[in-house]
Amino acid sequence: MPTKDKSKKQDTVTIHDQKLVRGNGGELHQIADETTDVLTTAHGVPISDDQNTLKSGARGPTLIEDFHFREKIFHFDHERIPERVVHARGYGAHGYFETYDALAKYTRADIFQRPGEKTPAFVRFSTVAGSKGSFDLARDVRGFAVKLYTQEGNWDLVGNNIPVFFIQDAIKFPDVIHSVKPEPDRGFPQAQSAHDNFWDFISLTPESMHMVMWVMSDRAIPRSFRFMEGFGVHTFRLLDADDNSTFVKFIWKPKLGLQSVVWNEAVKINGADPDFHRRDLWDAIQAGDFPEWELCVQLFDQEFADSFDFDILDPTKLIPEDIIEPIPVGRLVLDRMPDNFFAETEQVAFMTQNVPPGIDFSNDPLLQGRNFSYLDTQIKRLGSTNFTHLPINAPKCPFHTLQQDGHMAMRNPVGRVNYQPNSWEDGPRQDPKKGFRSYADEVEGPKVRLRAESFADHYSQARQFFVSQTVHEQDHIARALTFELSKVETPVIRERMISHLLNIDEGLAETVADKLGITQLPKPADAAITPRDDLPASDALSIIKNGPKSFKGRKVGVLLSDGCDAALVKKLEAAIKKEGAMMEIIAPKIGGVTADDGSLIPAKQMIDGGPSVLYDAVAIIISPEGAEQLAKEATARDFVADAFAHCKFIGHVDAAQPLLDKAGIEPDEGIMQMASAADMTAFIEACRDLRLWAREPKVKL
Ligand code: HDD
Repeated sequence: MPTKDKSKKQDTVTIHDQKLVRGNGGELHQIADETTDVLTTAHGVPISDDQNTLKSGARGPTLIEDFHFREKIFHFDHERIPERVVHARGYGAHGYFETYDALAKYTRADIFQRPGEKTPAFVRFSTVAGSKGSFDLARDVRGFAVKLYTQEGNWDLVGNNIPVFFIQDAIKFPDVIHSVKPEPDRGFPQAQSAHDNFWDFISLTPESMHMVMWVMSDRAIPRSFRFMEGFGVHTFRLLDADDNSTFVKFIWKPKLGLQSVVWNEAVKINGADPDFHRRDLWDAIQAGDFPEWELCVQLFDQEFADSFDFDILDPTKLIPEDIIEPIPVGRLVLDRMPDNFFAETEQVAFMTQNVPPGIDFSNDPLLQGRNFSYLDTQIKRLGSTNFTHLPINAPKCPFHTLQQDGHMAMRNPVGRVNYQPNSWEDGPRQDPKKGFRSYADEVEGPKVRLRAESFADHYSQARQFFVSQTVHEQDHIARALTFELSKVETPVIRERMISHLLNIDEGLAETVADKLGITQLPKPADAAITPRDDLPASDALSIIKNGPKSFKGRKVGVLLSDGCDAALVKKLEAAIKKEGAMMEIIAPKIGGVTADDGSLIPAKQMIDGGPSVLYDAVAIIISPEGAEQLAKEATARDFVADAFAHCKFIGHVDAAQPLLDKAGIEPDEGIMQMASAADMTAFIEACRDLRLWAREPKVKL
């Protein structure tokens, strides 16, 4: 007999005769009146039977008169809204932004005025190409959209986990997106760029080369949303109280450091747990392990802009952190999951044009186009100009518009005043001092459709990115390009890509060509500007060089069997906990195992459901009998073999050796003995490196 969850007592208020419930974060949601235990229709009529339609006789036809059935099915039939045309698959969380020092010298933006002040935030992470139900670990850009509910209006910083973009002008957006989405005649492949249309477009679009290097790197297969950076991409402006402008680029830096998976792991994770990223965020927040990012700004003036090697309006270029150091100005903490996925994560509407006073746009042609596009898409998706009435989109500061009516208007004005100017004393007034002002940029020039010549160098920063990577990361880029182009069926497209790679790095072009069986190298692609090879390597561009300093927030998969050493399991648990990491137990049966001291240790996963790709490191604490049994099982052998192939640290008891042997493990310093508490500490300390990259040449990832 189900019991009522008394802990979930709802805090309700009544506004305009409407009952609203307060969510965990204080925001108000509409609800049915839950004071009644009786199931009702949407119009409040109590229902006597929700199991059977109204029929003429028990075996007779259903009667059209059954209004309850009609309403129920009608509503169900309309449950879906259009998914986002891009970034359809996403996952959101609430939190807050905490300002460090006042930035009044640069901006009048209210959010940056008072040190220590907290501003509510909602963040939605996403993949770009796949549909809403696609898998999490596609090779793809990740969206990193942040809505900051400031006291002077919502500020949406709608960024990605990559600091540059495929195209320089927004007019090309439908083309790049069409090319990566499933091909229109066949309707596949889903959530993948490894197909002819994408590489055809890319190989005909040299401006995309820098972005392509990022997308072929491990940045496009992050281990977790929690371990990736976010970038506002474009150059924006900060305006002080006198409207003086400073250019700015925004960067989110994860406190837990950067981490990605490897491609072979990604492919397997997608099968084992297609929700890997959303589950990771959910688990971390539910466990109270709140992820944090620092918001950093790169500030510069017109003089720097004029002297920089590239155009600061070109969204295919970044400003290396060695040239302008990012300054931390606050932190973002995600500490609460939405009460309802649809109401919040699905209905949240981000728009680049949502900026508060003190923040302004630059003339980046991609940003200008985005400012035009995002409003349209909200109307299409949410169906009404009143999408700002939804609690997730409404400002949390005082606001007062003279807009009225429209579909589903929920916030209806009271009183007589709905126009401006007016003679009545009530009603809002414009305020030149407090209100949003644009930077008074001098604009002139003929009306033309032209790409600025200062946007013409498409290869130099692509090369800089490549040479900034460790050898392991360079190898992954070569392998990713090979994999993607191996799925392209038209030889000329592959060759065209090699001709671009020759302008980026000859060695890379030769490796990929060789793996694709292209014996005769094509000529390098024509370049409007000779690619530079003098841009220095920048450590900030590598993931491995920016990994964590601890194993905090990571997860160890611990394989146990009956008869395992209970004391050792406890010691491992203590070492993991001390590091701030998580542990998940995997066993031959979901019921768990009976340890050597007779205690029952429950398991979270059965070996078939908990492959090692789901963990950052693995430990094997099994008995000799357990080892003998598990060595016969393919899933257990894969558990170990995959952890080895993915360069993970493996801690094990002596008794596990038969399983390790059967899995083909060759000893190295990442395969660690576990016999004492000191061994456990040594194991967890080794895990801080996340992977034993020195093993990679042996396993050939
Ligand atoms: Fe966009 C969604 C990020 C270029 C048009 N975009 C969308 C989202 C993110 C980005 C994170 C998902 C927001 C959410 O979670 O709801 N988009 C970017 C970045 C870009 C970019 C970082 C380049 C620097 N986008 C871009 C261009 C256009 C669009 C050039 C059109 C001219 N983007 C859209 C859109 C979407 C969108 C069609 C789909 C759903 C939505 O807006 O709300 O309007």
